[in-house]
Amino acid sequence: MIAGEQALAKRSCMLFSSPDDPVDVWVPELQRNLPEVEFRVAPELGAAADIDYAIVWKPPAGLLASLPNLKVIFSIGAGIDHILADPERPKALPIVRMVDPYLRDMMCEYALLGVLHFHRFMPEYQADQQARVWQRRWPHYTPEMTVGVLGLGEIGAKVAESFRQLGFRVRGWSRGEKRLPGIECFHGRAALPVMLSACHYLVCVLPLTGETAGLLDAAAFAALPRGAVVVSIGRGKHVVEPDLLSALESGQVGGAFLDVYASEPPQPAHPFWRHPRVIMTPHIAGEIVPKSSAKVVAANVRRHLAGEPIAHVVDLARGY
Ligand code: NDP
Ligand code: OXD
Repeated sequence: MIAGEQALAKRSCMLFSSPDDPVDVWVPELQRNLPEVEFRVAPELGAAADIDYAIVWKPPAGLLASLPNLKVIFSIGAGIDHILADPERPKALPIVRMVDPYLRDMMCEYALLGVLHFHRFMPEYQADQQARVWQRRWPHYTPEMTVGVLGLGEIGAKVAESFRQLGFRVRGWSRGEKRLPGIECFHGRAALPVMLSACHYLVCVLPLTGETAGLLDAAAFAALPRGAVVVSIGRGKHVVEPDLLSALESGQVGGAFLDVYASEPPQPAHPFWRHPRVIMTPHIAGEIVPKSSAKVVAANVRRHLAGEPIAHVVDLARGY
């Protein structure tokens, strides 16, 4: 029986599981885009053998392994580290990461917000406002300021281009060699210190892998020009947080705009909460909005039902 005939024989079934995403928004949106598919919401699995697809964020350990006929795992996230964290995950199944133009655009907005906050002296002007001080600061000259973007994938390439369009000099860094118009591209670990050496602003939009964990450590901060600003929107574990704090204390790093943390939420005693040069947000740089993302998932499910290759399957050997 070919895949299309199979779909006619049995109504396909998708399981939704997320502790953080609104099921009352997600499931109706998925249903609207995939009326031919039945939806279930964990932990109410019904007959587990019915379930063909799972769409998940931080699935509980063992959930995916309990679905004997699962065919594809969809991530409610561009990153898939939240799925790999489950040691019982069925290792042979394809994992599809979220590649969504709306998510990408939100990430660009956030990266611009983070850099511009410091570029336009907002911390200083906020302090002045508190002190009722009227004081102009001489502006940075944007064409002489360099933004570095770590990760030049679906999101990073667009982030880099957004800064280029604003008139910044832009450097980018990726694993393999890349050519992007108007962006000075670097690749590979050996090139990282050279790349960092000119970056007044550094935006990290890498996936979390064995190679990228802990990448932003004391050595990386030391390689930046003094007073550089760090915008961290990939994953918290890219940053060695005690090293960032030391670099902020010494002034080597002039400010940090952070969306992701080694542990989320950070402990109440974490020094980031009260640091005057740190802006924190709760992992919201790019949201997965069902109005847009359900369409992306639906297109991929239809490809699978038609026996066509699904898009954005993670290369598990590479880790992203
Ligand atoms: P992609 O897989 O499209 O791109 C990843 C990029 O990182 C590629 O350019 C890749 O290089 C590069 N890269 C991977 N490993 C290395 C390495 N060892 N050295 C140098 N470069 C490396 O991912 P996306 O752009 O879609 O997403 C990136 C990440 O952003 C996600 O994994 C997620 O963690 C995070 N994210 C965070 C959100 C938030 O709200 N804070 C929201 C959305 C995403 P190459 O091009 O050579 O393959
Ligand atoms: C993602 C995220 O990976 O939300 O998309 O962090």
